[in-house]
Amino acid sequence: MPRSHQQLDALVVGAGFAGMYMLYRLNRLGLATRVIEKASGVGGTWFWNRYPGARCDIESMQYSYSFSHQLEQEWEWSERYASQKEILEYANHVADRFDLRKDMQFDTEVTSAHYSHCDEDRGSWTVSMENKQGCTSTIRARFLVMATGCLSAPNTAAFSGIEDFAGPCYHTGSWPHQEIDFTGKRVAIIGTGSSGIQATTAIARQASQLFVFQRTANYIVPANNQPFRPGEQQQIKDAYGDLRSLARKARNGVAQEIVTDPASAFTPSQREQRYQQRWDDGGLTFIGVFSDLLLDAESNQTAADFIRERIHEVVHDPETAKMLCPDSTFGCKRLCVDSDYYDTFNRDSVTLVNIKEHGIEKICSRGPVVNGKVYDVDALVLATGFDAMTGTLKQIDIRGRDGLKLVDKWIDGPTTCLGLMVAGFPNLFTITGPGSPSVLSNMLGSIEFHVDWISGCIEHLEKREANRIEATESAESLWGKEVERVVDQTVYRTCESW
Ligand code: FAD
Ligand code: N01
Repeated sequence: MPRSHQQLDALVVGAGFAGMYMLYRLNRLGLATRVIEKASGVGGTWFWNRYPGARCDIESMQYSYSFSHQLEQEWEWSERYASQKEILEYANHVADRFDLRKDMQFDTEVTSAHYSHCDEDRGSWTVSMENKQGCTSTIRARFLVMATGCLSAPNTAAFSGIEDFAGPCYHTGSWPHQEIDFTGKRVAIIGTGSSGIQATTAIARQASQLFVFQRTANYIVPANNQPFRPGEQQQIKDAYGDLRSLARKARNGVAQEIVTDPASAFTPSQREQRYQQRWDDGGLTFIGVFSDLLLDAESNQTAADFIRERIHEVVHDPETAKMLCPDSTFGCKRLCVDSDYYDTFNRDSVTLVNIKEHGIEKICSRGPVVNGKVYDVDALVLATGFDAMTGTLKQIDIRGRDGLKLVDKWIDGPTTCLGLMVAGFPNLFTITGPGSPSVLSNMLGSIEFHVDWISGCIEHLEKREANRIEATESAESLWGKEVERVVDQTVYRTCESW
């Protein structure tokens, strides 16, 4: 196989929203940069997750870049929560508008990244990759930025016998590019996280029979999605700066009134009224209705009770309603946001199958088997999520100083400096890495924040003609005020001198 070697200032892995913005910033610093992406296009999450019903759960006016005022003003969203197709169009528009593709290499997977500091104490990363044709190549770069995504390694849950299934099997996180028509088909969907609930609602409109296999019930709040009314979007754009700064102040990066009162400060009927108002507004601001929902078990219970009551109100069959009621702590997992999920179970063609006790025993040629019962279906949909946060990074053979392997460093779980850097891995940055708010936040805001920090850090090094930066071990256990110091960038000074 032919091999080529190139020397760059920076290499970015991944062309999702993180990789695209990172490239934009590094280009502006004048650094020779290349983005390597295994998909055949930009968009990351929105390139891969093409399942029916896929859309964002943060309002599009906020789930969008804020770094360019012109971009904010010129792009028109058609709905409050855009569909996957529209978000992918937006990602493509950004790539074209800022001329990013010239520095991108698609259909190429990074397989390893090894650090060495041999020449004049200038550390560099040797990154190996393989393209679709099986050709391997190597690039050397001073800085390596992993924009590989927290949710980009699908969990294809190893169900025994799955290879025997006679029909097609799809995973939501690697959905085919052509439209799949489920009209008149009997379908099984396994998994009831955000992907599963969105796909369930959409597939139920087509399938003649849909079996939804649920292991854990989730808290789901309504989106209240709708097309923008004439003039409504412009009104938001006219005060875009205020909206963005409100979002930056909120705990989850979503603009909302910041409530400082705990649930206990209100009478039950006042609480009910406030919950109802946010429920009717729709979306993730529901979690911020009181200040202590994630801090006080009793307050948390009031939110959980409110949602369980709504489920019983909507779902006609009391047994199904009971199964759909979550019994976990409200808000520990990211809330799901959707339209009509609970109502979907009022269709005669939709059946909820509780697999909490017995699990999926196996998949046979006819379909899933649970507790000895075969569910006969024509198609299988795995909405079983991802090897989240660390999965994609661990798939790459990453070795830092003195050959330290990332998988060994993280053998007892990931440790990082705020999800941005890892001790022992100089000049390596992770965007929304483990330990940062990432998937519990509006991720576009979190991505922009990390990218700005990383490019600020690299700029700082360049100005001082310093070659290397590495998080110290102690920087991996920062807390409280220390975090603010890192954000203030004083950590650059600490790390520069090792
Ligand atoms: P990704 O978009 O995951 O991009 C990473 C890229 O890296 C991918 O294109 C991947 O192919 C590439 N890559 C990985 N490994 C390699 C390798 N070894 N070599 C080459 N390329 C590689 N977040 C929200 O805040 N709001 C939402 O509404 C929302 N909706 C979501 C809906 C779905 C269905 C999913 C799965 C996630 C959603 N998220 C949402 C989270 C979403 O992942 C982030 O918002 C965001 O898109 C992540 O961008 P990213 O660039 O960091 O990562
Ligand atoms: O994945 P998940 P997801 N047998 O991990 C079940 C974002 N997102 O793709 O909970 C049976 O949440 C598993 O059951 P359990 C968002 O950040 C956003 O849905 O482990 N079941 C669960 O029900 C989200 O958090 C949007 O008991 C098995 C499901 O599969 C993240 O992506 C849309 C199983 C997986 O749920 C991931 O969401 C989509 C097994 N062996 C995604 N293995 C929006 O913005 C797993 N499961 C709207």
